[in-house]
Amino acid sequence: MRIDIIGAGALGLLYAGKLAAAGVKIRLWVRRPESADILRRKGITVKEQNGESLHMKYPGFDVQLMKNWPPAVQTGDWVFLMTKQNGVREAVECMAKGAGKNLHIVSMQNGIGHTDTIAKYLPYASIYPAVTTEGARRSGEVVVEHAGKGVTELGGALRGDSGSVQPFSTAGREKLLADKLTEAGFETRLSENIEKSIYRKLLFNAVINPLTAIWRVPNGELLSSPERMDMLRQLYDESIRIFESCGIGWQAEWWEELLQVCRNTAFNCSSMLADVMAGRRTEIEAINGQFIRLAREAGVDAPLHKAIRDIINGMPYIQGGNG
Ligand code: KPL
Repeated sequence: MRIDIIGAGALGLLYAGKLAAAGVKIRLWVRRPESADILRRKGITVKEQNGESLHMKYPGFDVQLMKNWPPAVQTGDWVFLMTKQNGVREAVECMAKGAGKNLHIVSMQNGIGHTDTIAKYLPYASIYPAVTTEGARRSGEVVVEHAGKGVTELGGALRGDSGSVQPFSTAGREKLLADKLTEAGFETRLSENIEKSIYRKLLFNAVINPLTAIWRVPNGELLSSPERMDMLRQLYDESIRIFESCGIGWQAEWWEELLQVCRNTAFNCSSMLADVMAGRRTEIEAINGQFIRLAREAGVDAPLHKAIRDIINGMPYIQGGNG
């Protein structure tokens, strides 16, 4: 199996390193020549929680610059789009320059809105929304810590060639991918209801990420005082009211599950806190910004999401930074 992975952030490196070690032909696509250089010189190191580590040397995997898309040799059986939300448009604009017809794109972004962007630029590609709870943290340019084993859910294919994003049949090729991912150490399930998982993750990200970024605390600290818990709950309740106004299904267990995510990842920095600390643009628009959009469409208010979005957007970031 050949997989093109776009984006060498924490998740991109984790998947590239472990899949290459499992014998998958990996081609990693990056934006910056310096990133390509260092990956060729140093390879990828994945550190597991049990102290084991894996080192994948170049050319055990290939590295290419995104501006050189499409690949000279055939495109992979799969394309994993692993950029942050903010990098999706640039990546798909680049991909739209090459033939987009036979692309099978797995997209793993936080938040919502990216499948519409992909479909807009690549209407004939098959898009597989995926949700992962794998924890990954970069501790060096090419070193990634597998900070928590999770589960990846892979949805059925969508296509945008009918004018809106619609389900599309791809004759079961997803099963082969799920098996390969599981073999490489990523427990993967095919999901009949990926939308629900996407909204659940959107909710968790909308509550946990901005609050950790504002208070500059790891996830577990959100549970450390009644005042913080109260804020968490208010933001959660506002989000649920918005889901209800839009007819988006939710489950009563989600509150307990959200608290459990904070406990399971107690010592981790959320991705938004990591972005703020590194001066990168955050994913606030794709997360809390989407709640504000949903609320507007349903004719209800979203005062907490709005206040939180304004605070995060007021934090300085480096224009054109590495994200
Ligand atoms: O997905 C996350 C992130 O940091 O982006 C979790 C771990 C759920 C925290 O919101």
